Amino acid sequence: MKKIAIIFVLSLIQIVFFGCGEKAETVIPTASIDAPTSDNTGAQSYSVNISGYAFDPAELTIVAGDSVTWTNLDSVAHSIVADSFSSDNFSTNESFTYTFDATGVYEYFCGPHPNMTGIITVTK
Ligand SMILES: [Cu+2]
Repeated sequence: MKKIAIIFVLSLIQIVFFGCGEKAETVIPTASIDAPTSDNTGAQSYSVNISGYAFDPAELTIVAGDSVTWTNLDSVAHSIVADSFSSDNFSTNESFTYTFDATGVYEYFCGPHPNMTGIITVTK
């Protein structure tokens, strides 16, 4: 008799906690996260303004294959000088574009004003 009572109580607990056979809805995620690709077919173009003897933004993180265009909004000429590439001096409203094909951290400065510095970080 005691055993039956225990089974009854356990069944009652099961009904209270798990319901009467009500099925829990199974949610199957359909969205998938795009795996990063090295060929980066959706290459992006980024802009860096040169204004008040400063790069804006001074630090930028992009993906390999993306390009960056620096536009000079100052009244004096500036340039972009990095270890692996550099521009000529370019004047007001002129710009320089470079496409970053390789990953890495590219520190650069302005030729005429070496205290003007910036960093482009290129990820996969
Ligand atoms: Cu400069």
